[in-house]
Amino acid sequence: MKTKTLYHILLLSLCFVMASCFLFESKPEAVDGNLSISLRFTVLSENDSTIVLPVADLPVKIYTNDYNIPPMFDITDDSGFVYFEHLPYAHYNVEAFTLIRPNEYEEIEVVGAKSLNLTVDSLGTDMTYTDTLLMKQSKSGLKINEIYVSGPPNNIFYFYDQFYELYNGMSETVYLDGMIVLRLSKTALFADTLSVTYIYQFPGQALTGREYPVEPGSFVVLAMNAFDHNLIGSLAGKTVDLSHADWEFYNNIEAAAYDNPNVPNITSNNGRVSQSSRVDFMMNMSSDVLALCNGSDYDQTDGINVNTVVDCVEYSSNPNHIKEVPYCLDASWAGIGISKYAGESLERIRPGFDTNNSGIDFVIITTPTPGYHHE
Ligand SMILES: [Ca+2]
Ligand SMILES: [Ca+2]
Ligand SMILES: [Ca+2]
Ligand SMILES: [Ca+2]
Repeated sequence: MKTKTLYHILLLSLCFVMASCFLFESKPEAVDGNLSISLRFTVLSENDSTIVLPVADLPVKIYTNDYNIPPMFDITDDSGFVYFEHLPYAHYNVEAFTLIRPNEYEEIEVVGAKSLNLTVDSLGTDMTYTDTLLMKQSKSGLKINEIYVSGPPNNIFYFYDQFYELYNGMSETVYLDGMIVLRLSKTALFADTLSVTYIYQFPGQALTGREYPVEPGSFVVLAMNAFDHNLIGSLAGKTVDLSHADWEFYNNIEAAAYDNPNVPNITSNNGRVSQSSRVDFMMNMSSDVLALCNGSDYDQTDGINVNTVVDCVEYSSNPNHIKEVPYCLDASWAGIGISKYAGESLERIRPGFDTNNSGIDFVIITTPTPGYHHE
């Protein structure tokens, strides 16, 4: 039973600050900018979800890739406010994490994160951007942790080095037996079944099988093709070595499909799941939807039951994208601004961190990280 007490913000955040001191930079006075950002961080009270409480002593990081300025850090005051000034207009990411202790037995990790596109057009003559961020709790489980689909730097239109990474954020082992991996097509936003473009399945018996364990805190790499893509002449040093991937997608009716004998296959047209296309598990480079389902429904002819979804991530480089899958699976989408053929990847801000809102949960990283998490 939970003790009903008010939230106490862990002083652990202070330890985090001290541990991170070497990262701290003073605010860039020399940058030619007159933009200010004023943010307030809050959480919902555990006892009464109509009550919003400020989060004090919270380390907050903001950074931009538009200018060559280091990340900036500050700590919220007693009212949850933090203030950055002398900034240029730019696209900024805001990230803040802490542990909250609702009682002496529990610790909850919460995040407040947001992507801010602060242009003269969006702000007008108002030089201060003001916002309140409600920090959210992560839902633990087996997660789609990284999606690398946008291609390495190259001018031969190469994007066959795609991979997806799973992460087990549970404190117990989970099993991949019989799970299915889907590339989804546009589905009604309140539908209870999902439309499928591709369907691939792990071996083993869904729900009850125990042959393919994933230990707590471990990553699983699912490669489109499990070889070292650096071996392709002009790509040397620009792409990923997937020869040691944990799994590889293989369509039994794809002509001359690559098959690394040392890497087990996630298969399509295997006598259990079937799709008409004779192609590999390729996702669109800039906009698509990836889903991992428990495999209890694998007949895609009438759609896949939305209740069997373990995790689902929608992504699009376009800020004006029209959503493709139900809000209950993903409230927004990841990847706004991701470039093709630049070696960029999409990864959760923390391993397995998931609020079912990919616009918050994911960041664009400059180099893919198969089997590990970005710094
Ligand atoms: Ca393949
Ligand atoms: Ca294989
Ligand atoms: Ca999710
Ligand atoms: Ca990774």
